[in-house]
Amino acid sequence: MIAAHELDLIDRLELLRSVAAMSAPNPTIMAHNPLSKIPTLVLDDGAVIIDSRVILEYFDDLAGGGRLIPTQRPARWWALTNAALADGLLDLLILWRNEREKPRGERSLAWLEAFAFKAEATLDRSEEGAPTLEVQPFGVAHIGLGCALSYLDFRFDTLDWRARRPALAKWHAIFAARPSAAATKVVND
Ligand SMILES: N[C@@H](CCC(=O)N[C@@H](CS)C(=O)NCC(=O)O)C(=O)O
Repeated sequence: MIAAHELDLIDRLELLRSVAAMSAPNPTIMAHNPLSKIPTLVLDDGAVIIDSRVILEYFDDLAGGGRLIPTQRPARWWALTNAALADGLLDLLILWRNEREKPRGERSLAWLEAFAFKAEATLDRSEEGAPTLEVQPFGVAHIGLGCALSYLDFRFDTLDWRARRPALAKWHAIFAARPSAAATKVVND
């Protein structure tokens, strides 16, 4: 959604409110994406594009290419690797939340500890990389990281990820103020 705003494609999208939960496959989503995951993009001709990063690449292509995913090395590989790191963090946070929501006896303490350990390490790495974020042109890596940090605020507000990470906190405030991020901010339902 942030990419669609950044590339001025938002008016071409029709949004369908869909509930996606790992333990409750949604037949409406599954008609298009058997993994029952959002986001799922259905084109006018019925073709389906899945996964945030693939959808972002499709939008980037529609908008002429090279707008959110650099075409030249080394910027391209910096962007794709950092996008993968950010998406990995978000995937981990979703798994962590699913584990945390299980009844007490079913939760794996080892998994919960590993999720926390890896999330903290990824955030520390992102703090170290914050100066680079500011010099690289805004794109797929920034969107991924911004979304992962905003998700932390949404679902892990007690984690206090900003403590000890002033550069990342400052960068996220700038990200959150972008019109594309402000227009798509998730709010508690
Ligand atoms: N890497 C995927 C992750 C998508 C994803 O895990 N979406 C969650 C959002 S809550 C979902 O649909 N989960 C439902 C499920 O796994 O059944 C992407 O970025 O599109």
